[in-house]
Amino acid sequence: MNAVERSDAVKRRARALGFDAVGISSLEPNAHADELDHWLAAGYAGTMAYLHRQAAKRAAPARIWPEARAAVVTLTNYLHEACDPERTPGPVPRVAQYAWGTDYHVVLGGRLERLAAAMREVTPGSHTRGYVDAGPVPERELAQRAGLGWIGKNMMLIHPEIGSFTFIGIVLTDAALAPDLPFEADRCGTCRACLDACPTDAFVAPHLLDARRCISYLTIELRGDFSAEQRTMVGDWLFGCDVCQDVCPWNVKFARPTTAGDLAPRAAPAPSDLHALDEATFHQRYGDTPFQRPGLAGMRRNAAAAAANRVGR
Ligand code: B12
Ligand code: SF4
Ligand code: SF4
Repeated sequence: MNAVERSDAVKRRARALGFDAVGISSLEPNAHADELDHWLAAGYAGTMAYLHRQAAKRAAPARIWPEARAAVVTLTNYLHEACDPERTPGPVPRVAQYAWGTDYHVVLGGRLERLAAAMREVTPGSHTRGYVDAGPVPERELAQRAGLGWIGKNMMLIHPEIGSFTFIGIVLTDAALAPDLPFEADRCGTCRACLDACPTDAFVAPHLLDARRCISYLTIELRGDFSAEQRTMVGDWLFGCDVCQDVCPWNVKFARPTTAGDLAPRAAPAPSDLHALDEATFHQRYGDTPFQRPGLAGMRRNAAAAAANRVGR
């Protein structure tokens, strides 16, 4: 098989494994490395110190694994409830849709391992390394370069037919594969719905997010107590935030709920239960869900903030 035939074979195997879209990217230096440097220097990463440590590898993905020659980039649709900007939001406090099911690191980790095994079958003697979220990989950048969509003003990778409620999963390989053409078009046009809808004005400019103001950062990544301002900022959200995706016309028009059984919704912790739970029980019930990241203390803090915001309204 030549490189083009190998690429086609890998993509067929990826689709058969349930990935909603797949493309192949080369590992040249990141064209937007300067944006990442400025973003870090401005302090927008807040307490996410690991992003500083990973910066050199994100700027030059070939440094992640010097033998790697290509990245197979996958998208997995995780939308559960179709976007309708007119809809009154469901039960409060709210949970971002990516966290409605089992932790995606677990679900996608398994699927990516199966894809990696298929890739090694397609190119006998080759080696692979899989990444989803955790790792020094510029995932959105590689997805855009693999032809899977453009990076919207809200910084999400938007696929023109699936929208942005997708997880990105990547397998690096030392096999030679033919890369896809990058997705060059910017289909945001004059729209700025996401920038205007963000409840905390977290966008300093299009494509520029001050994570310290983002509800997702505050409820998931930040440790310790909220300041009074942070507590007010999280509004009705118990975990994560979907506002800048819910209002995006590409999601409203094209995103459709997933049918993947392994991503099916599970019950989120009820705020009233959080106070009664001990660490062991929390871990037993939610150890394989995204709620494990902030842990019981973080979830209690979030629930208290959301409750205080409802009373204060
Ligand atoms: C740190 C992080 C966060 C932080 C910071 C988010 C941010 N916007 O940077 C916080 C905690 C706030 C966060 C929130 C969310 N996150 Co997050 N996060 C990450 C993580 C680990 C690193 C991102 C990063 O490096 N940020 C720094 C910025 C500067 O880099 P960047 O986002 O890669 O952006 C690059 C491009 O935008 C490019 N660029 C800049 N300008 C321009 C202009 C043009 C025209 C182009 C083409 C490119 C371009 O340059 C940047 C640097 O290379 C990635 C996983 C990964 N390894 O990449 C997931 C990831 C980005 N997150 C993801 C998700 C799902 C979310 C949330 C939706 C979760 C939620 N519902 O609460 C929100 C969305 C918030 C938002 N609007 O971005 C998904 C996004 C999938 C997708 N389809 O885009 C990822 C890829 C995880 C995954 N494997 O699926 N996240
Ligand atoms: S996830 Fe929410 S808080 Fe964060 S940028 Fe988007 S709309 Fe703003
Ligand atoms: S809401 Fe509009 S500006 Fe924002 S990402 Fe979607 S299309 Fe682009």
